[in-house]
Amino acid sequence: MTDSPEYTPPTVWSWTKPSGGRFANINRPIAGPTHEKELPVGRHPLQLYSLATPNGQKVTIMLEELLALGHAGAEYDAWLVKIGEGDQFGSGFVAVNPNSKIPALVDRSGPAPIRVFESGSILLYLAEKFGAFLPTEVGPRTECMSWLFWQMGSAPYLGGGFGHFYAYAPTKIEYAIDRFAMEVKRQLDVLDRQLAENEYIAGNTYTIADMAIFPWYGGLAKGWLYGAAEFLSVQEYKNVQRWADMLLERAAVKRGRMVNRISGSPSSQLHERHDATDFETKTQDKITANS
Ligand SMILES: N[C@@H](CCC(=O)N[C@@H](CS)C(=O)NCC(=O)O)C(=O)O
Repeated sequence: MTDSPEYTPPTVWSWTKPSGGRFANINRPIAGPTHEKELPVGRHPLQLYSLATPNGQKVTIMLEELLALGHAGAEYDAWLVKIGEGDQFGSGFVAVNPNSKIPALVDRSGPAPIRVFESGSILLYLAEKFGAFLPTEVGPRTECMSWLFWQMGSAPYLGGGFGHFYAYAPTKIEYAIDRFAMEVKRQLDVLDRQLAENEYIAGNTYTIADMAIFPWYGGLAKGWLYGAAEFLSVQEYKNVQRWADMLLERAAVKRGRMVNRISGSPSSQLHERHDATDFETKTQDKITANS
């Protein structure tokens, strides 16, 4: 291992300089809004404020799957939140998610709006509201929840740990990259062994556990994250590959991955979604002034 320059932490940490690396402009050690800005509200019962990161995609895939099943009550407006520009610190967004992170949802179908934040909580809320993609029997339901919570606990090691130090940190630190590459490969192996015995993550049915895990670990397997496919030898995880390819065949997954996307090929981007026909007729002039 190569030596890094020595750093002796002071007795009390203080915010004296930006942390460096990509996203340094939005990182800060305090919560709460930085500016006043109301959120737009569209015509559908569900209002989603998001971006097509892996955490954002979980929810748009779920909404598109619900609509594909025929749940008209899952119609939604998906508004773009540009986290690189600090939209998540606007007062309206913070009122919906005090943690200032996408995705955030407001359900306006009842007498009073209900806010939902944290992607796992949103998936569970929608699964319970529509009675879909979450088994009802206690055993399969618990297995699904275990994998949903596994994802919520594991992905920060992939994103905040591996992805950050491999792709975004201002310097390459061998110790940090080794530590998180090891953990991410272990996580891929956990999934690979589970998928060797099961068609889907939580057994033989497609659930919110698949929708939560796919954008992160399916994305990693397909080479979409951090330019790290070769480094992590993702092709070796054959069962993860099989499962990711199977999910990618689903029309709702394809649609869900497009919503609130602002990078990649223009044909893969639907900056905002306000109607099912937006997928067919999407053009720049359909994007509202809020985007
Ligand atoms: N545990 C949260 C994580 C959400 C999250 O980290 N969102 C990121 C984008 S993937 C974000 O909004 N970052 C903005 C920021 O950190 O200021 C969830 O699953 O909803």
